[in-house]
Amino acid sequence: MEERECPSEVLRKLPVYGEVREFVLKVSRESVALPRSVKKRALVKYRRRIDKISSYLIRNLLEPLQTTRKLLQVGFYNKIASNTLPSGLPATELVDKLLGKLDVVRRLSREYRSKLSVSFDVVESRELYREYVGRVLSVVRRASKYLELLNKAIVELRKVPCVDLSLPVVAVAGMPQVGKSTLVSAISTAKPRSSPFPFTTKEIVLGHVNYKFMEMQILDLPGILDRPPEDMNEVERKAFVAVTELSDLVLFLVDPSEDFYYGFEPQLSLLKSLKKWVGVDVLIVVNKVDKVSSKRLELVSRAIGEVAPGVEILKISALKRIGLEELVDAVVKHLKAFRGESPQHDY
Ligand SMILES: Nc1nc2c(ncn2[C@@H]2O[C@H](COP(=O)(O)OP(=O)(O)OP(=O)(O)O)[C@@H](O)[C@H]2O)c(=O)[nH]1
Ligand SMILES: [Mg+2]
Repeated sequence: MEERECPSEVLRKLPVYGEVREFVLKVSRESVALPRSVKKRALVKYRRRIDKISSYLIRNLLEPLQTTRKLLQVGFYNKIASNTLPSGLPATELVDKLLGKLDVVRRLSREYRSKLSVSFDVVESRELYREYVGRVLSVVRRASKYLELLNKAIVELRKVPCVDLSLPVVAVAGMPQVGKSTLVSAISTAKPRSSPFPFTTKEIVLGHVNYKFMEMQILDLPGILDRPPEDMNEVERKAFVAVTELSDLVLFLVDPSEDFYYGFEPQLSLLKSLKKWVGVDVLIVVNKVDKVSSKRLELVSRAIGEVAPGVEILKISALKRIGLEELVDAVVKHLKAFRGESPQHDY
């Protein structure tokens, strides 16, 4: 498995029954030009058609399924894909099911090729070809329901950014509207849209940060509400999967404003849940310090301290670019500590 995987580059939607049928009918209608010298013309003609159909199915179904299977070895991609499927069905299992069902096509192609070579006449050759087409189409038709499910997952996977698995990943999480996109836009190469409306971010966005010889990836995520993962909607679940499967460090952004739409207590409750969900360090970042009094800031910090005792709390304004250098410094230190490198003797 390569270190950098781009679902949008390696995955494409798979043809379903209707498209396969259309291709097969087209091949069946097309005339096959053969030199005059060719003997057993019917046999050669039908064998060519079988080869054409067989290589179409291998190239467009079986090989892409193998590529998908390989990509799904990355737990993050498997979870993102599984999120789109009826509950309980892991995407890897769906692909295995399809590979099992569709691999029969290879055997059928071999079988009918050899049957054709010992056929007696034009009528028998044509019958064998028709039988082959019927059986192949029936295999694809029976797999169609699963192909459609997988296509839905592929559409979602193609929206996921290319992640370099050899570089650290920092996820920016929090409730909607706390300023995640504004922060990612201020410190990384990504420029996600921010707006005063909740759930502005619906997809995972990846940016790069190069700071003091440390190269890292930073993820802007959709907002998460404080509820169990099974009650989350598909958009929130993308954020949940990114923090639990992909992150080496999570920045939990808090909005301390008194007029914050979702309030302050739910943010504390989400922080508690997040600390249970993830196995990596969580840095707490109080954003929008430009908006609140120092008294309010103190109150908020104290309340956070009670939920996460001893954890460093960073205070920033993503919008006014206050405290951003200190924040990135803290992130670098945490990542180095996480990788077992000494934070002192380098940059
Ligand atoms: N005063 C102030 N406003 C901020 C700050 N950071 C973000 N905002 C504003 O807060 C609102 C939400 O910002 P976003 O960056 O879109 O928030 P988000 O967390 O990405 O929101 P979702 O994508 O909906 O989850 C926008 O109107 C921003 O301008 C800040 O440091 N200070
Ligand atoms: Mg956003």
